[in-house]
Amino acid sequence: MDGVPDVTAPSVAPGTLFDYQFIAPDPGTYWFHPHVGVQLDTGLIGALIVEDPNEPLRYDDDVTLVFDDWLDGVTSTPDQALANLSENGMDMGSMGDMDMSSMEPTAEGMGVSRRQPLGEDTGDVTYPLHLVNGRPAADPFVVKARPGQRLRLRLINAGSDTAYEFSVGGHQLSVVASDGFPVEPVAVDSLVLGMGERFDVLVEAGDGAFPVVAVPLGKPGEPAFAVLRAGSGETPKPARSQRGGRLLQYRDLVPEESVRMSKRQPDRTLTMDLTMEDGGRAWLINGKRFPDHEPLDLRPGERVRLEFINRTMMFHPMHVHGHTFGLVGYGAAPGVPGLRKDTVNVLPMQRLTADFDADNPGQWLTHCHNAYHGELGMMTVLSYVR
Ligand SMILES: [Cu+2]
Repeated sequence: MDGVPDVTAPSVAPGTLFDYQFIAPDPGTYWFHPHVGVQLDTGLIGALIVEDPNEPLRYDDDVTLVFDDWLDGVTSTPDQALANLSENGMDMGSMGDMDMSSMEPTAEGMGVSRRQPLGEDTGDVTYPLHLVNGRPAADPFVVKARPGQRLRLRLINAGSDTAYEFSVGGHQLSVVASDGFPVEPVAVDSLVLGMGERFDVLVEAGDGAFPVVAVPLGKPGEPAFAVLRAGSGETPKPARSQRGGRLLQYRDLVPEESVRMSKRQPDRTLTMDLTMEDGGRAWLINGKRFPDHEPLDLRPGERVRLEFINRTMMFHPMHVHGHTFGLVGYGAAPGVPGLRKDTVNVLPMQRLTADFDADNPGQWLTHCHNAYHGELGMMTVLSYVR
C-alpha cells in the first residue's frame, strides 16, 4: 500500500474511498502526499508523526513546521507550471542547462558554496509565496513558548521545487534526527532541507519574540516565515537573510547507535545515472524517462549499494520508497554506511553512495523529490519479491 499509481495500485478515483493500512515500525518525522502528477504542489500533503513509546529525548513541547512553496491560484497552477517546463524547458542561461557530458562527477560535486550550498540553480518554478504550516509571511504561524522551555521542532520540506535554509533568530539548533532516524546531537546555526527531507531539532527558547526563517535557496522573494514567541517583545518582521554561522553538513551527523547499519560488503551495486535532456524538458535515470524505465531488480536479504551519479548542474533530492539507507562514509568510516536517510540531496556533478538492506520486498519507486523533475521522468523502480 505504497500509493504509487501504476506501480503498486490504481490511484484513488474521484469520489471514492480507500483505506491505507500499514505498520509504522520506526518512530520519527514523516509525511504523506499523492504521487499523481503534480498534485503534491496543490497542498495535498500531511505530516505523519510516529511517536516513540520510549522517547529518549527530553523536551517541553513538540511542534511540527511544514515548509511549502505555493503558486496554486495565485500566479498559475502546478499543471500550468509543469506544462510550461515540458514545452519550454528551463530558463536559458541558467547553470542547469550546461552540457556536462565531458566531465566526471566527484564526491564533492561542483558549484556549491556556503551561500549556495546546493548550487546556483536549485529550481525552475517561481513561487509567489513560501509557507510555514500553510501560512504566508504576512500572517505568520506562531510558535508559543515560555523563556527557557525546550522545544522539539520537526521540520518538513513539503515543497515541490524549493530547498530551504532554516534558522531561528538568536538561537542554536541541536539536530537530533534526520528523515525520522535519530542522530547524535550536533549544534548548528542553520540547516538546509531539500524537498522531502526532514530534520528534528531541539531549541531552548530565549526571552522575547524571534524570527523563524526558511530562506528559499536560489530564489527571490520573501522567505517562509514564522514567529517564536516566548515572553514579550516586538514581533519580528520577515527578513530574507541567511543566518551565517555554522551550517549543518551531512558529514556532521553520526547515526545513533540503535540505528547504525552493520559493516557488510554489498551483494549488489545499482547505479542511478542522473541526467537531463532537451533543455530541461526531460529528466532521466539511467537514460530512461519514467514511465519508460527498467526496474532495478534485487533479491530479498541482500545488502544493496546505490550509486547516485549526478551528471547535471542541479541538485536532486533522491528519495527511495520503503527503505532508509545509510550514506556511505558520512558519519562513519570510509566505505561504511553511516547517516540514515530516505531522501538525500545529490549535489550538482556529485557521486554519492548509499547502502540499504533489502528487507521489505515490493515495488518501490525511487525518484527525484523535485515534483517537476519526477513528472518529467526522473523516477524508476526497485523491484523484488519475497
Ligand atoms: Cu531533480
